[in-house]
Amino acid sequence: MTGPVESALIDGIREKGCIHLALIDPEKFANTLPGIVTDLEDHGTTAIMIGGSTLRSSAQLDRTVKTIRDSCSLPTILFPNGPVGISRFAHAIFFMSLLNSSSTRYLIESQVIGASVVRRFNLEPIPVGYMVVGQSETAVSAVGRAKHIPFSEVDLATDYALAAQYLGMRFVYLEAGSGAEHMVEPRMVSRVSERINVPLIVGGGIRTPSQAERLAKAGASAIVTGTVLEQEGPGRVKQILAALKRA
Ligand code: 1GP
Repeated sequence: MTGPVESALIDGIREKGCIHLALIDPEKFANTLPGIVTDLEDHGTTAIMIGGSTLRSSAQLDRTVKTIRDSCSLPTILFPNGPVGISRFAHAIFFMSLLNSSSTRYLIESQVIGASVVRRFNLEPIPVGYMVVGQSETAVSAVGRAKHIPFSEVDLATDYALAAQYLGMRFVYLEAGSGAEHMVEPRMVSRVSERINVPLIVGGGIRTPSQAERLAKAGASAIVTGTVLEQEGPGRVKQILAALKRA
């Protein structure tokens, strides 16, 4: 069943073509957070994702989610690295399986541990097939023990994405890794988005408006930026949002 946050994402994609999701890593943002999320809302970001591959403190996560909710009215979506990434204060959670992980922990075990917590906290689960692509080693590929899918392996990525859709996952997420040197190649985005009927989220290494525009034109339904927000602030995201509008 589609919940209100998922509906807001789908409506946003229908209306705008490609939406922007801002990723806040609780370990990297501190006192500037209220101003940042207020600006993001003004600029037209659709939702805030909260999480990070190395998150260890659920108390820190709770504080971050509460601060975001006190400062803006955007939907908050958890982007968990495991059961520690679940907070009762968020609206929803990307309930993901890291499809190309070689570890059953990231494929299903963490989800089994987290499922009853999601239910108890009354979080809206949004099923996502998550895959890490690209050549470079990043925190997520190392932590998640991802099997290599180079950007040249477009057919392999497409097969994973189709499998995710056929398993009932309602979004596919192509991840190059936070801070990646190279974002997902538009060629891969274009082929995958052509073949699947569910929205395609793309993230990792997106820093400039022109990169965002190329991904949107290639068929991304949502782009995620985290590092650029940390390093350059919401002003840069405003430019990225303008580029998405152009695309
Ligand atoms: C990481 O896709 C996100 O999970 C965002 O990546 O930090 O490189 O923007 P960046």
